Amino acid sequence: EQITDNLVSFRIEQVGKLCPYNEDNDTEFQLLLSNVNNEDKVWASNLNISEGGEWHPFKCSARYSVAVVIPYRNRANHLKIFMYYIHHFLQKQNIHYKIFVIEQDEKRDFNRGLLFNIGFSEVIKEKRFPCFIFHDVDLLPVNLKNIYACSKYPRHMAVAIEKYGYKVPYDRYFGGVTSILTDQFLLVNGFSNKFYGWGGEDDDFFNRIRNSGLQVVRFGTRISKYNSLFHEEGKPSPDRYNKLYRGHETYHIDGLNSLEYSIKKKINANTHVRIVVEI
Ligand code: BGN
Repeated sequence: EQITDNLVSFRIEQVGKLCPYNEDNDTEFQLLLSNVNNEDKVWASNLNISEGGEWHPFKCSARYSVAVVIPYRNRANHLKIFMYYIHHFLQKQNIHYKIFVIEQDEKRDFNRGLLFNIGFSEVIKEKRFPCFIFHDVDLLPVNLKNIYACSKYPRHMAVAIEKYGYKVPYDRYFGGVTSILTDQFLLVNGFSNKFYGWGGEDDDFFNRIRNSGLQVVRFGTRISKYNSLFHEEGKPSPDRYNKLYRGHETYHIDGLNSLEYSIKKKINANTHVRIVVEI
């Protein structure tokens, strides 16, 4: 696989030498998690992360710039492990990145797609990132060659997940972690806002991408490998089938252009921006 051919690079302002491609870095990333409970203020400042969870390489100019958006509720321990792990991982890739955690209040069932839409809208208000990665908090990338950047087409990144036996659960699976260019996300009108509870929103996202005339791509399973943090699965939502089947009729009017939410808090934490929303 010649991965770099397919990636879209974004040099915003180039100062000095471009960072090298990590083509030879086809290794399983090893990180001791013994320091995960240290104060994040301390390890984040050792890693030179700016307030709000942003970082760029200092010795070279990043080829890629990406916003990572994480939907979240009530998983403090996972979030702690994820942050510690992902900052170390991404810095090895020499990319420019910033991490946004979108936290849903307790009123309704969890709505992963809606939280991604909110994250996207809040991020582009702040800065026009060219590329987005939509990321579950319980997934840890294993291979450094799994570059956190956008391909020409939306990419399904979490292909081989530990909890599914490191195999893709079904061919059209598009869950876990995906990357997409900002303009493509606008084109497909984001995710559906209607999938409350577990299941279907990722399949609907796949459908809107295909219905908009875009391909989806994957890297191989060895590269697209993820370990997973354990939790009980959510209760599948009974009306997810109906919503999924109607998706092709409604995706133009259900998504980024029909978003409704209010922000309760927006905090620059040491390792990410934390946005608490009411929906
Ligand atoms: C599928 C779910 C996905 C989920 C995967 C993997 C649905 C829609 C009805 C067919 N899809 O079955 O949302 O990511 O399992 O667990 O439930």
